[in-house]
Formats: sequence, C-alpha cells, structure tokens
Amino acid sequence: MMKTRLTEKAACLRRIMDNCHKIVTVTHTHPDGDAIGSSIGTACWCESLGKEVTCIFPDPVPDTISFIFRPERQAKCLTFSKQRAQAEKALEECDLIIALDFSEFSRTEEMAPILKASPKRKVQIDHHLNPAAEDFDLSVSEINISSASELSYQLLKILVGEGYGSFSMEACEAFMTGMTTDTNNFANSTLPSTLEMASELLEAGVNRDKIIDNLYWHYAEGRLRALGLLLKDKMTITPEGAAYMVLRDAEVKHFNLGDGDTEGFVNIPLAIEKVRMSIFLKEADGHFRVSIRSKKGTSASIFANKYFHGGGHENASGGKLHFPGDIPSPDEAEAFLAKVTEEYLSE
Ligand SMILES: [Mn+2]
Repeated sequence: MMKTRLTEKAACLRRIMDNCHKIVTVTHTHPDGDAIGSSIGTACWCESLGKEVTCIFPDPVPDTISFIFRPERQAKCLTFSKQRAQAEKALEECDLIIALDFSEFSRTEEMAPILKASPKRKVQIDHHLNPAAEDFDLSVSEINISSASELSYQLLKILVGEGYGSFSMEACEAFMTGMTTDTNNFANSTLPSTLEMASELLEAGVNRDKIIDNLYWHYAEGRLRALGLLLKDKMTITPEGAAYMVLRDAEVKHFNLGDGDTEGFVNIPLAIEKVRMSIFLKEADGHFRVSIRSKKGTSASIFANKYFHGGGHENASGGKLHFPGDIPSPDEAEAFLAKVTEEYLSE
C-alpha cells in the first residue's frame, strides 16, 4: 500500500523538481537527529541533480549531532535564529521549499509566518499525525514508518531507481543517523522497511559503528550526573502508572547541559513495569519543554494535545508548559503533572 502511494508521490516530486533549481529545506525547532538527517540526506539527493540547496534549521543543531556535518555542508546550512537575514534571503530566492519531519508550520515557530505566506512551491515529507497537507503542493506523509529519514530515503530511492539522482555516502550516513535516533537505535517504530533500509545502507558502505560511537559514546559527564539525580531524587511514579521528572533551569546550568544532552531521558522510566507513560519536563527560557513517551495502549499524542499544546506520534509526543499561563510558576509543575496524569490515566 505504502509503496504504491510513494511511487505516485515520487512521480509528482519528479515533475516539481524538473522545474526547480534553488531549493531550501526546513525542519522543526530544536532539530533532532531525524530532522537533521532527513534534511541533509534530501539536500544531498537534490544536489546530485545539480540543484543548489540551503538547509535552514530554526535554531542551533545540538553538539551531539554536529558530527553529521561535513565541513563543506556546514557552509550550506543556516540557523534561522542566528542568521535570520540570510535565511530570509534564501527563502526569497529559492523556487522550492522542502519541509522535513514536521506536520505543520507552527512547529518551526519563528519561521512559521514566513513559510506560510511564501508563494514558493512547497513539499512536505513527514511521519507525524495530522499533517497540514493543504499547506503544501505535495504532502508525503506516512505514520507507519520509523522516521522522516526513512520516508525520504524510501521516497527518493524510487527516483534513484529510475536514474533520477543518486545517494552519496553523505546522504546514506545522514539517513542512517536520523533513522537510528528516531527509533532509539532500533528500540521503537522499527518495521520491516526500516530493517530493509538499514541493510541497504550497510551494503552501500555506511559505517554504522562510527555513527553509534558518535551518537551514544560522546556525551559530557554532566548528562549522566543529571540523569543520576533525576532517577534518584526527582522521579515520581503515580498509582495510575505515570512517571514524571522535572529538570529545572538551575540544574541545567549546574550540569552544564547542552540542547541534546537530555535526549532520551524520557524513555528510561518506561523500563519500570507499571509505568504506562513517562513525562519529562525541561525548563528553558520561561517555559518547560515537555517530552512524553507511552507504551502501546496509552496515547502520548492525545495527552500532549490535551494538556501541553502539542502532539506528535501515538507513543512519542511533545509540547510545552507555560508559566505564568498554564501554571502560575515553575514550582507548580509537579503539582500540575500529578493532577493531569491522574485525570488522564483514570479515564
Ligand atoms: Mn522524526
């Protein structure tokens, strides 16, 4: 089913590509491995067709993922929050915008009004629930797939098979990296197509050991010290089967945590048998960033939407908690979590 759909979408993408020369890729705020991997991989494929590509990230790429950039790639990437004028110029001069790993423009925050108002052609490649397909000339959206990196790979592979473009080693490594982070190294959302992709990329010569080393064995000490504190003193487990942890700004500073340093913390409480849903809050610039993971049968997506202005996937979602606004002060976060998890999980 998906293959038939992707074949039709690939033909449509090919017609769009034929009429475009300058391309911009965009992705969601706080870009993760999948956002970055799918952007770089897709950019490489566009370049193999002789196109000129700029990758725009709404805000800085975390240090933990920066290994993915080759020196020559770095020069073709822009960070919107730091290079706004250049990014706006690139968006004005391009003739195609490819949106990767997000369902709607609001996920790009500051960039959203510009992207929405832009008269350029727009293509979406995404794997989240409820894509705003009406905002795009072509929306390629699948939820039964591991990652945007896999979806880009599977889609573009059809055209590569027709001799339309090719995958460089840089592209293969980027797709492998994005798929690896979004599946939490093959722990979730791993489907037959995901393993097929991994196998093909290994055949193509991707050095997976190097990727794993970069992704999981290069953290600063503070990450583990902070995790130790959270698990020992700050993890609450409720009778309804929720686990939550709140990391405050003072702690982020104390442990000198960068943007990617708390990646994956939210998954850990799911190891406990009675935990059905895990919530991790990290304080940042006057609000909390909220990550939610759930086991099958409990919807993280509905919970994120109901209480945290968010959404995402059925078992992996995110959102925000504002103060003042949702709660009077950051000190109220735990009480709020106690209330909403009880309300939600006793339904
Ligand atoms: Mn993703």
